[in-house]
Amino acid sequence: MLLRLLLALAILAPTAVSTAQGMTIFLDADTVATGGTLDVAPLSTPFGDISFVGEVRPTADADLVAAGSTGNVFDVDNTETATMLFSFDVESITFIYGGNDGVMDIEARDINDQVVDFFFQASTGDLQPAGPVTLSGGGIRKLFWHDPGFNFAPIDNLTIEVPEPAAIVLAALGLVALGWVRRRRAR
Ligand SMILES: [Ca+2]
Ligand SMILES: [Ca+2]
Ligand SMILES: [Ca+2]
Repeated sequence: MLLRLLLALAILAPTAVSTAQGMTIFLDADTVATGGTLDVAPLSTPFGDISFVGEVRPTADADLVAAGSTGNVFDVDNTETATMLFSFDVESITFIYGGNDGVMDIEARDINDQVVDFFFQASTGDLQPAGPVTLSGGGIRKLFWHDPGFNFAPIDNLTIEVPEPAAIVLAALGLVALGWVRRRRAR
């Protein structure tokens, strides 16, 4: 039975890999499923949990809206920092950002809290660029950003890419489950 399962996986694997490429999570803070309550409770995804220490609130920056932001954004809280944590490896995160008078100073960090990639913009005042920006590298587990003295440095419309290995494992687990269901039905 195990042999047959492995054979089935070997046959189906190329299909699973090609369909699994580019697996992403989208967070716009506008619904519960896209992170709208992330500041009060973690969000479960097929890959693991996402948690957020910061503030979910409506935007107050015209540049961010012009870049495509709607509804709520992920902002720094009254400590002037924000931290988004992933319980799984992330390959890249693309987002738009804004602010009124502060800076955009954001880092992607790995499981050891080492900076993998970062973005800095000295002013987020009126008519300043608002992205999109992509931070990428191996094993991103955290987004950390801050805006000293201003308490308003929001990001929105995050496209989070999950690396292929996690996606392949997930697809394989799905196939195992499918095989199990089929065997049960066949009885
Ligand atoms: Ca939004
Ligand atoms: Ca805030
Ligand atoms: Ca602005």
